[in-house]
Amino acid sequence: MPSILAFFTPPHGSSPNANQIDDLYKIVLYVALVVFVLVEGALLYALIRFRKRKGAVAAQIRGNTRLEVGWTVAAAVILIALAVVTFAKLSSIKNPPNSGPNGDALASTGGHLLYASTERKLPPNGKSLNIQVIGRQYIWQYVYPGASEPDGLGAPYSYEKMVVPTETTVTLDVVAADVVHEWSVPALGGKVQAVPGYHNYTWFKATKPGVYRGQCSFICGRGHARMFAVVEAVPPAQFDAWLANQKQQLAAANQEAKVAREKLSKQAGAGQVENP
Ligand SMILES: [Cu+2]
Repeated sequence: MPSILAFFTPPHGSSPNANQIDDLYKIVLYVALVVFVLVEGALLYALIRFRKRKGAVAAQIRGNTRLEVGWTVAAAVILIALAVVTFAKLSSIKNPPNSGPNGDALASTGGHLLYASTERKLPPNGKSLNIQVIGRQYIWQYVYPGASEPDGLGAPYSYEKMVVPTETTVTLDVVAADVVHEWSVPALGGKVQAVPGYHNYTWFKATKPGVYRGQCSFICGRGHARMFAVVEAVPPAQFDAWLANQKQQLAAANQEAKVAREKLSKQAGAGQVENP
C-alpha cells in the first residue's frame, strides 16, 4: 500500500522540507481515501439494496435535516483540521534547520555568509551554504561562495549540475537573467520561480549522497524542455575538493583567455577585435 501511495505523492527521504511536503500530501490523501470509501460504499449499498424489483414501491423522501447538517459539519471539520495541520507544518517547510555536525565545517566556501533579510530564511545558527541559482534561456547556472575579488567576481560556478555537500543546509537565491523560469527538484523541496528583477529564496538539506533530478517547470521558450537541473550531493570533504578544483579550472581558463587576447591584440588587424 505505501508503495502505491508513493506513486501519487512527492519523493521522500532526501531533504527535510521535501519530507514535510510529502507528509502533508499523505495526510490529505488518507483523509480523502476514507471519504472516498465511505461515499462509494454508501452508493454501492444503495444501488444494490434498493435496486429495482418486481412489485417494489420506492419510498418518497423529502430531505433529511439531520443528515444534511451532519455532512456539512463533517466536511467543515475535515477542512479546518487540514488547514490546521498545514499551517502547523508550514514553518518546517519554509524555515531551514541547522546543518549536520559535519556540514558546518566547510573549508573551501571561505566560511559561511551571514545575512540580514526578512525574506531570506536562515537556519537558527545563521550558517548556510548559499548558492545563487540563475535561470537563463536555456540553462541553469549556479554561483558558489568564494569570490576571489572584492566586487564578487571570480566566484566558482557551474552549469546544469549543482554539486552540494550532504548534511549541509543549502540556501538558494533564485534569480533570472532573461525570462521567468522555475527551479524544481522534487526530491529536494517545492518549486521556486526565477523572476527577472526579483530574488526568491528556498533551501534544502540533502541527507544522503545521491543525484537528484529536476527540470525548469515554467515554460520559458522553445528550449524549455531541455532545461534540466541536476543536484549531486556528495560528502562534505568531496565537495570541498570539487569546489577547489572548479575554482582552479576556471582560473586556468581565464588565464588562457587572457593570453589569447594578448596574442590577438599584437596581431595585425587587432583593431577589429571588440573588447580586447
Ligand atoms: Cu523553462
